[in-house]
Amino acid sequence: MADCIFCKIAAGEINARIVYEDPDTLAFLDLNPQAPTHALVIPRRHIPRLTAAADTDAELLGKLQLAAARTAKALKVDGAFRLVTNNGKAAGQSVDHLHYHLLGGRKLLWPPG
Ligand code: DGP
Repeated sequence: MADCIFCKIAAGEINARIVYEDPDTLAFLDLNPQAPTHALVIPRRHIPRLTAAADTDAELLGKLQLAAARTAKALKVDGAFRLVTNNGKAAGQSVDHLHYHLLGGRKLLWPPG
């Protein structure tokens, strides 16, 4: 989608530190890391947020979960990490392209706040 930062990263038009990719998904390091390891896992196709996904996106959402697990492995945090999505502005979503934050490399507190 035009004017979507994450679509531009997926298209290679904006640089990012890519840590995992396959034909349907991509993971790259967050610009503003909240943990020693902080990657964003996205579908290449533009979906604004999880609640905007349709029944026809089920396979892609499954692939996104597997991509997250593979990213955790690639970054050597697969023993302990957190996967979270901010759905909507009040939840902290600032980029309207579905993404999972993958956080690891430190003790993660609960509840997250
Ligand atoms: P959220 O607030 O949940 O929508 O998360 C958006 C994240 O995206 C935030 O942690 C910062 C990150 N981010 C925003 N713009 C860029 C960018 O151009 N490159 C990278 N690598 N990360 C970005």
